[in-house]
Parts: sequence; structure tokens; C-alpha cells
Amino acid sequence: MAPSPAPLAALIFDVDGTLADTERDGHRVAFNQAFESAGLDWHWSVEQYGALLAVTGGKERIRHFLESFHPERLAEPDCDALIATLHRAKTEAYRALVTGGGLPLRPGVARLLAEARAAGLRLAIATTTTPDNVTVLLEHSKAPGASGAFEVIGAGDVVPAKKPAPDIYRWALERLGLPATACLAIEDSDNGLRAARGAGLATVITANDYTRGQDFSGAVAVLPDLAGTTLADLQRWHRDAAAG
Ligand code: XBP
Ligand code: MG
Repeated sequence: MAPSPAPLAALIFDVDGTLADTERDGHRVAFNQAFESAGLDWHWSVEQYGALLAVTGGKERIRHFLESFHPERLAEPDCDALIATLHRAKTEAYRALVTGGGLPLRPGVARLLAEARAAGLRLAIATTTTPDNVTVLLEHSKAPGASGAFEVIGAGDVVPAKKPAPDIYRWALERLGLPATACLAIEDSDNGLRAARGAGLATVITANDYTRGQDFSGAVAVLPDLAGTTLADLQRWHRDAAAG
């Protein structure tokens, strides 16, 4: 008789595009403000940014943009310093945007966080963005309890390789002290799905305007958002995945 699968013990959430729709009107606008403040005539349109999102990590995304559109800048001795300076300015601009207007959590997220905590599930984050960006987003999300909800926050440069590498999910699992089989990941993108699956996690996708239509093969569910999703749904998907 096969042992019954481990019950769902923790949810591991991605941030950008999953907890909140932060990319188009948050990160993208902050990048453009940083470029303008530096006197650069670079401007990432909604469409161009969607293509640039193929590369995770803001510093890595700027470098990818230079490789594609301004390769001559890469040869300059101060290129690394320029990228670092631009990303610091972008992060400050993002903080100002979020604290100024706040980016709301996506539909259903606040409710599910509360349901999960009431049921005794543990909550973690595995994201490519910086820890500060996570803190400021949660603090200004207008969702009661969101700020202190996450026991483990795996973010940004704490790991050498960003999504789609599995590093950040493995980092979160290690600090939770849980096996992947006891957890469920919630993501928005193909890069995030590959990262979570690479760490052995069953994964639910909540697509958005930038990620709809990507290859979500291997996800246990692909949803438009979490508005109609209950904790019981997440527990069922986790059970079904464990049963194989
Ligand atoms: C999304 C990312 C991040 C953000 C920008 O992270 O790839 O790089 O686009 O934030 P995730 P930074 O979906 O894993 O939450 O500029 O701080 O990287
Ligand atoms: Mg994401």
C-alpha cells in the first residue's frame, strides 16, 4: 500500500506578476525614470518591456538590453558600474512608485493568504526581485496582515542564479526545512514555472497580460487569477500532483 502523500504544509509565492501586477506600471516605469534621470534616451515601451521580461533580474535585464541595442556600451570600462547605478536608481524609483500609490495584490491573493494562515499553512516567497521591493510592496498593498505573512522571503541576489534556475526555490525550501513534496508553488511565468519545477515543486500558474500564452507545460493548474480559487483547490491540486 503506497504511503499517503505528505499533506500540503506550505505555499511558496512568486512576487512580480503573481502577488501583484508590478511589471507594466511599476518596474517598467521605474526603469524608464532611472534612464531619464541618468540623461539616457532609453525608453522601454509596454511591448518592448514584455520582450525584455524574458530575462529575469533587473540588472541582468539592463545588460540584456545593452547587448541587444547598445553593444558598444558593453565594451566601455564603466559598464558594470553604469548598470549597478541605474539599477539602484530604478529600485529607488520603484519604492517611490509603490509607496506613493501602492500596487494592489492580485484578485484572491489576500484572501488565500488569510485562509492559508488560518489553516496553519506556512507561507514563503521565492522571487527574482530585491528584498526591499518585496517589503515595500507588502507594506503598501493595503492587504491586512500581508506584510508579516511570510515566514521565509527568498529574493534577488541571495542565490547565484536567477529564475529559470531553481536556486531561489531551493533556498526557500531549505529555510522552511520542508521537502518540495510538502509545498506548492504559485507563479505567473514560464521562467518561474521552470524554476519551481526544477526544485521539484508542484506549481500553479496565475497568468497575466505579459505571460498569457507562454508554455506552462507541467503546471498542475493554469488560471487567469486566484479570484475563484480556494485553499481546498490548492490542497486538491497538491494531492493530485503527489499521487502522480
Ligand atoms: C520578476 C523579475 C524582477 C522584476 C524587476 O521577479 O524578473 O527582475 O522584473 O525587479 P519574480 P528587479 O517574477 O521572480 O518576482 O529590478 O528588482 O530585479
Ligand atoms: Mg513573476
